[in-house]
Amino acid sequence: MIVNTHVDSAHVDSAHIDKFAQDNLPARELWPELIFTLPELQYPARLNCVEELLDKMVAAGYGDKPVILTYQASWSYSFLLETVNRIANVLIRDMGLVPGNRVLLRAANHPMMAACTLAVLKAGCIAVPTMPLLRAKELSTIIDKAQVTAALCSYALREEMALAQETSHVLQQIVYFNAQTQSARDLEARMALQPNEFAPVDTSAEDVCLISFTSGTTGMPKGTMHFHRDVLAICDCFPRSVLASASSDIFIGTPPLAFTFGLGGLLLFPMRVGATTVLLEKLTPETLLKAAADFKATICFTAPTFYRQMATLASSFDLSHLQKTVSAGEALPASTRELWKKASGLEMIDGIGATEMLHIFISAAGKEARAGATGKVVPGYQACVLDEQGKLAGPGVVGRLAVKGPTGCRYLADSRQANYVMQGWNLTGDAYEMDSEGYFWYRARTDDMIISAGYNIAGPEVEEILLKHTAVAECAVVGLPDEERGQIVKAFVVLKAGIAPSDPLIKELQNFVKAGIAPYKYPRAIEFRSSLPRTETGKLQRYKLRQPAI
Ligand code: 3UK
Repeated sequence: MIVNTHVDSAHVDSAHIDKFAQDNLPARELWPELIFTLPELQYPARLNCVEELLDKMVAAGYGDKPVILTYQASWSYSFLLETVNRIANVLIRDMGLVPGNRVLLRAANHPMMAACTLAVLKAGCIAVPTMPLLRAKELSTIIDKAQVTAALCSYALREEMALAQETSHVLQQIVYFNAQTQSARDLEARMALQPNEFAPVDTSAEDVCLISFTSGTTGMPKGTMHFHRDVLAICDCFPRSVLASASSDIFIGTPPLAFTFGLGGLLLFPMRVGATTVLLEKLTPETLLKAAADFKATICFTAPTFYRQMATLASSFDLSHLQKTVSAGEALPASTRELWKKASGLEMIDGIGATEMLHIFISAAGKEARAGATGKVVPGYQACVLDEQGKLAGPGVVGRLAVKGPTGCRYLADSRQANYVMQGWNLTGDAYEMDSEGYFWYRARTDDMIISAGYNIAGPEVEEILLKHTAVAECAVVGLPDEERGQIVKAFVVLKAGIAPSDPLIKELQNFVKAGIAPYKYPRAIEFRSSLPRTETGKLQRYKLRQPAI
């Protein structure tokens, strides 16, 4: 039996439950307002989300249907259920965990990563998924913050995991899976000794089941805490109304299961409707297109830059089965929407989501989509734009995006809760404009607005124009400090293959911007780069571009 030394025993009212998460939720008055007006969002007070997503789907007759496909394997709903049950037994009966314990998860997208995540939730423990590229130092921060006592980790990622354990006083057990050699297959060996049945732990709808860390461009990452109910709520909002997915769908895409965009899009959403998901590691634009054709995928989830690159390659692949493509993580430039539509015939479904909100809350599909706009608020959520004083901004006024719905921000022991939640609204940190028809138009991250000689300039607007130039493959626009103007607009440009950087090209790009938007927004500085710095989730790291070159 593991003794959790970090929970004050006075706070534990039952010897068998670890109340760390509950004790570290923000005070109730700091939570956002939660809304459950839709009939499909009426959940019972006791709820284990994996029982709903897996046990009940098997009971409903989906047992023999494939739930997860890879190039090597096809897992049916029944096989996934048995695998999840064995892992849940390992967690409780072999590793001695109790409900409420945090379990770190670490692997690329793979059926075993999916099974481990579901098993942790089914056992009443709390999943703490981590991005595959994280180093020991970053893992240690997460382990300390979430007081993680156990980890399930793919053997391929063992080095940084083991390094993190060396310096940790908290992490007591690591069990590895997916090793190449039989002797190193620790989790699999333990699973073989366990029964394939496991009764879902009776959890409350408001028990924390997931602590997802924000990628955190700078400083300490924030742990966002989500309940069993939240996991179902995201399945019953965007996928139901906007995506309109069905059991016949085959999902595919790139976001890691450790990122809530991937967890929802590539695991929870397909399972909620009895559909199938394709889980593949290390995809490139080319291999994603090939896999979409090979598996006859109908729904694809990835980031805008991936679609942009796929657009130029799409004609060599049979994408006739593809029906819906979802873009999230960053703003979708209108030009990328257009390129993708020309290449695939599909109208992109743009959607803004956030780790704090768990998944997408503004989006639009099909004829509802508008080039340049993210979309309208997803049924189940409310959204508006607030001005500097926190009052409703009228149509056409840029302000702070505010949203509320069945899910919302609850940081793990973090004073930044008060920055994200104000007067019941979640403030995502994005500058948006809403028009009179209720469409939301992304402008910039609020802290990425460039202020030059008194003008407010949104970097993405300048990027949008540059992307229309035939020489430009990718670009990023940031504000650089300038004595005279406060900031100047600087563009970092990746040229298309075969195009050489030159001074005349700089002039041409500057004139091209001046001809397309208000001339004061043109980039006074342009630097050519062979690539742009991005996070593992495909987001541009603007702060890296603002740092002076060394
Ligand atoms: C930005 C977008 C414009 C925006 C996410 C879908 O990206 C996700 O979560 P993160 O916590 O980042 C949140 C921030 O990313 N963003 C995301 N999508 C869009 N900006 N248009 C978009 N379509 O700044 C937001 O505040 O990493 C996305 C589902 C789950 C997620 N966690």
